[in-house]
Order: sequence, then C-alpha cells, then structure tokens
Amino acid sequence: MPPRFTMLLSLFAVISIATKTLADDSPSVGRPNIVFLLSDDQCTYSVGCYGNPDVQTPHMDRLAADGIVFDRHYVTTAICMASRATIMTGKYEYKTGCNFEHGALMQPLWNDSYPMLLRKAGYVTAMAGKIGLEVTQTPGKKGELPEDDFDAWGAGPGQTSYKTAQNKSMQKYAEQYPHSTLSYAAFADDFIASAANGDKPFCLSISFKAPHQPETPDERFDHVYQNKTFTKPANFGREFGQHFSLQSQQGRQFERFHSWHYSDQYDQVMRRYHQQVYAVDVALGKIRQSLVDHGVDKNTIVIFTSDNGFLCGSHGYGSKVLPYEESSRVPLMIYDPRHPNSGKGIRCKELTGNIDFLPTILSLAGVELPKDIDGRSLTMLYDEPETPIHKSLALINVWGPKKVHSLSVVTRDWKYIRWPYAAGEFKATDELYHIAADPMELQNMIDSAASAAQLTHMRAIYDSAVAKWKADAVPFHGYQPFGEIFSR
Ligand SMILES: [Ca+2]
Repeated sequence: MPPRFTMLLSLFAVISIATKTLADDSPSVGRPNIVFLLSDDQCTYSVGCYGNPDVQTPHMDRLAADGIVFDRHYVTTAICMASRATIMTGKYEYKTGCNFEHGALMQPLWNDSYPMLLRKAGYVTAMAGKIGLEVTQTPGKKGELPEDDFDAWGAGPGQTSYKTAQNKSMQKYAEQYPHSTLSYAAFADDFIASAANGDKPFCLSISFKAPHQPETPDERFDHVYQNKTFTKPANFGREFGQHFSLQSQQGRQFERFHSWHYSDQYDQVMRRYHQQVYAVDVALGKIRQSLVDHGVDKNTIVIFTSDNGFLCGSHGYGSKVLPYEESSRVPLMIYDPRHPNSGKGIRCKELTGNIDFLPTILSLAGVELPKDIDGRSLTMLYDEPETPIHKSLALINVWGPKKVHSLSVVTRDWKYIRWPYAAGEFKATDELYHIAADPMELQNMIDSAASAAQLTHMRAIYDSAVAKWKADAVPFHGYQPFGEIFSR
C-alpha cells in the first residue's frame, strides 16, 4: 500500500475515533429529549382538534397547533398488549409474537425496543403507567416486567389501577393524586427535573391507563361535563352496521353496545369517557409545563397517541379489536420545537401506523435502526407532510373468539377486510370501503361493479400481506397457522 494512502487511512481512523469519542462522551450534543405519551382506548372523536366540538381537550389541541397532527394514523393491532409490543419494536404483531392469549415479548425482541436502544445510546430513560407487556426468555412462559431496564420506573403489572395507592411504584404520589392519571404528571415532573440537571438526553414514556374501562374518572373533574349532552356520530347505532359481517358480531364488542349503555345512556357514558380523557389532557398540559419549568422545552419532542381507538356506539358496537375506523384509527400529534414546520398547524393526511414510532424515535435520537422493522420514520412527514411513506398497512386481529379474527389492509383511500372464519352458518367473507369518500364506513363496496378494479387491487395488496405473514411470522406463540387461515 502506498505510504500516502496509509497515512490517509490513519487520518480517517483518527477522525472516526474523535467523532465517536465526542458522541460517547457528550451524548446530549445535538440530541433531543423525547416524551412519548400513550393513552389507552382513546378514539379520535374524543379530541377537539379531530373535529368534535363537544369535548374540551385544550392541551391536545395546543400540541396539535404547535406541531403536526396525523389524520390517517392506524394501530396495526387494535388491542392493548399487541399494540404496545408493536410500538416498542416497530414490528407487526406476527413478528413480535406478543399479545394476550399468545405470549409475552421475547427478550431478544425487547433488546431491540426503543427504550433499550436509547438507553444503550446514552439516553436516560423512564417508564410509568401501564406498560402493558412483560418480557420472557422462553416462549410460552410468563414474563417479567422490565423494571431494571429503565433509569426511573413508575409502571406496574397488568392493567395497573386507577387508585394510585394500589400502584406500587407510584405510591409516593398517592396522597396528592389519589387518581392515577395526574400522578403520572407528578412522576414526569420529578423525572424531568432530575434529567434536566444531568448531561444526558432523556426519554420519558408514560402509558396512561385512561380512558380504559372500567370508567373511573377523577372526581376533581366532575364539573367539566356535568349535564353535557353529546352529538352522536353519523354512523351511530345498529342500523348503520347492517352491512358488517356476521363474524364481527360474535365477540364482546357487539353486545357491549347495550351492556355498556351506548344504546340507552349515551350522554352519561360519554361524560365519563370524555372526563377521563380530560384528565389525560390536564396531565399533558402539566408535563409540557414541566419541560418549560426545567428549561428543556426547546429541545424536547413530545409525541401523543393512543394504543387503540374505541367504538362508542358507532355501527352499534362498543370497544375495540375490529378493523373499523373508530377502533383502528387513533389520535397522533407530534411536536418538535426545533423544526421550522412547527406552529404552522400542519395536518398530515398520509398513511401512518404504530409500527412507525420506533424508527421515528430512534431517528430523532440519531440511533441506528434495528434490522427487519416494518415501520418508517415520521420525521420525513414533519419535513414534507405529503410524502407517502406507506402504500398500505395491515390491520390484525388474532385475539378473542376465532370467529372475530380478521386481517385487513388499508391504503390512503381504501380499506379491505377479510373475515376467514367459515363453519355452519358462517362463510368466509370480505368487505371493501372507500375511506377517502366514506370515512364513516357506511357503504360496503364489495359487490359494487364500479369498485371492481379497486377490489382487485386491494385483494392483491391483501395477498402480499398474507405472504409476508407466512414468510415472517415468529415460530412461537401460535402465529404461523394464521398464514394459512388468512389465505384467500
Ligand atoms: Ca387499549
């Protein structure tokens, strides 16, 4: 090798070592803090900035105005545990292998989760609330909470409790905040105060229990919706679900239209639901104020979303799990105070999903993405809101009664739903919605001659989603058979 070239190589080596040292020794240089806030079972129509004039969500609306709102943001599985595993890993459920009735998250997958990778990259990390999953070394074995993997811990097992005193890691906040929702803002304030004094960037993840059932609003907000009446959505009631499959009616989400009283006590039920969201909104306001108080608001990105949506009587259903808009599409607001597009009131209409959080958070932190993730960074949309980052997303349900299992694909304009269960009176069936023209899903276009070309197109997208499932499903926790079950 010519001596000059060797010298150049050595110079490069010195430069790379110098760069690495800078990054290792001063991890906060240029790296933003990240606050990831997750509510539980919150639908888009519980938020003012998503078009409901009956609700009060001033802090969510302000976050939207300060940052960017996502109008077509989907959870790829509309149930707590699976959605959280997807958020943590950036992978579809069939690649996390984690859901109720299936199993805990395997350790190697957890090792590549965003909190683990950020901590490895020098971030101080905190987790509070309903983390909603456990980590296991062995398939099929009960997992454990990854408490030691965070620098600060305010989370708990299972569903956690609305009573702060019953949440072991949060008991010191119980006297001042006996209801859990605001206790998480107090936890956040303590963590932000401590992290702001350190020399490392931080990542704070809070998973509120609210507004998950059983409806247990904080009574300090009883006045907010007292005697309030709410306009029902245009697709409210059983008469607007006649075109849905028989399969969709077989789980708890169908009978809950009545047993949870959407049918006969709508205003009372919605007062309690929205009151719980109101408390989350207050907590969001408090957390943002903490960022200001501790001088880190200019370098902290705030992300607010929900683990799944909720059907509050739309089409005559209550609850989640189903691939319809109310349960699968959720609120998402992101605010990056450093970005020139902030404060412009931008709404993004492109398709985004909960698979995108890991790549978004890691990209913001400048951390290399793990291999084999399904999501893409939403930072591209902050730069240019009309950039399509996904041609389609898969919407999965392999939880609960077999009859309700479904696989769907959604594009910017269309949604195709496949119900594979066939036995007795049930035949495998499918549904097609022109979401762009019919966001309330009032017309199933599956037999429409005018939509025949779209149906062919959506079926092809569906078939490729099934092919990916077959190729990539984890070999544990019962995911592989669904490749065949979902085949047309
Ligand atoms: Ca949930």
